[in-house]
Amino acid sequence: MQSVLLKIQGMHCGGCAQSIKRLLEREPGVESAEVSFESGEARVRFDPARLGPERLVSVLGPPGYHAEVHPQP
Ligand SMILES: [Cu+2]
Repeated sequence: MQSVLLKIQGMHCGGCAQSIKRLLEREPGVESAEVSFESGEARVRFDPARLGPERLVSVLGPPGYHAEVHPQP
């Protein structure tokens, strides 16, 4: 399992964070997604054999969110 931090633009309320969580967690290979409206970030745990961070970013595009992978130290 691998973990990635996404910076997300376009959230307007806690409901947006909830729907982003649902969108991410229904992707096969995503174990969990914790999304914070306050910080504009999502922490996603996923199986790198099944999908990559770029897939997570593209899932959020059509509903109107702009996500970027935050470089990990
Ligand atoms: Cu909202």
